[in-house]
Amino acid sequence: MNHRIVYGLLLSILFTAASPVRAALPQIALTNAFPALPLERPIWMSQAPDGSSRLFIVEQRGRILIAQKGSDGSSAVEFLNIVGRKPQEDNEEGLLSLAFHPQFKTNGLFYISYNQQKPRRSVISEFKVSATNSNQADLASERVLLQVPQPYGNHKGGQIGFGPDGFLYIMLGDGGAANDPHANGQNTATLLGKILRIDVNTPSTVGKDKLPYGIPRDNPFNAEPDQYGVRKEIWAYGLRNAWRFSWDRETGTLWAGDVGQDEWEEVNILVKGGNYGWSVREGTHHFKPGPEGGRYIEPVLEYPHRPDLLPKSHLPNHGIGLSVTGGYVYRGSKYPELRGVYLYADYALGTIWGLRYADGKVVEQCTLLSQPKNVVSFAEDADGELYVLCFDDKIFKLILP
Ligand SMILES: [Ca+2]
Repeated sequence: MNHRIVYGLLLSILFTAASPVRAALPQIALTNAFPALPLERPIWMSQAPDGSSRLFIVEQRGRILIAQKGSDGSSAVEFLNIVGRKPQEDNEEGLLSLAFHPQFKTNGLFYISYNQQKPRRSVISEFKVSATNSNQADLASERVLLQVPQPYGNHKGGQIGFGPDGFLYIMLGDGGAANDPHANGQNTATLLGKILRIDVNTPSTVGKDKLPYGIPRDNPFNAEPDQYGVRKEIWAYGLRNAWRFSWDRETGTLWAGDVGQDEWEEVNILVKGGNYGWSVREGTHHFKPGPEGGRYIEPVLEYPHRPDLLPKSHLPNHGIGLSVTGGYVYRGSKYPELRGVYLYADYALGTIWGLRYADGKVVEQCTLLSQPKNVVSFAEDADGELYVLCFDDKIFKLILP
């Protein structure tokens, strides 16, 4: 084989390997979902899994409102109010999310994640719906599951959610400040910088501690000897502040957006026992001293804070942003063109992107909408239709124009 043919083959292999990601996704639009409902920093929304068509809207300052799906919001009612407990002292603290027990329809149990002070901490609690009013939480029913000391006011994570396995997943950020000063991300003796997984139905004993929850038998660190102090609640680690995650309701894949520090935002697929690199890595890049090698799971994609970093990304046409907000894989029926697309956004710039992922890589990716509002969260209703929660105090339904 002569050199020219070898060179040509090499070029064709290189060209194939570097073939660009296709940008063939539909553009989207947003329409106000509840034009008659005044809101203040809506931060989370989910639909009760009981056939009642009720959407539960979490306000960061400490309220949960119920609005009927498809209504203009004018008949919304207050379901829970812990404003008096002052959950929000810092910008990233507050009442941060809500999760319904898989058997909510029959047992009325739900869970919230919120912050408290003196000492500063994250609280995960179980509550029950009032026995006499299904639109009212029974505050006296609180059963505290977990309290985690917090060193600083930012990176609280805060989302909780039941997985397809029936266990409760809890995201806690690295504790805050900057540069992960306590090296929590890689430390499996702390719950900070982790996704936890617990069994809310089964109190248990770990070492000398009586726990109001159980450790699922196949949690990745469940077999660690007690004396090492490894926290058996941990399901995945090395996360900075992956405060929005979701399961693809068709495949069970767990997606998350992990907020970066100064340079790189990332989208991850989370797996049991996975180490996502923080704070040795930010995206695919070295960040702080620590062991290197193949121990970290690379993000599905990363995007930078500055245009001059784009050539260093494996998706150089992605565009920039400052703080990723993880979304959902669209599995609704209204817009077949969007089916299977993972949507995510940049909180600060407002850009909403989509991607398709196949055979371990991003095969399509593009901007779905450029708009200026802060995107704090996406939401998914029981039909798989999506919403976008913005800090201009509105919730938008995602539509195709
Ligand atoms: Ca990472």
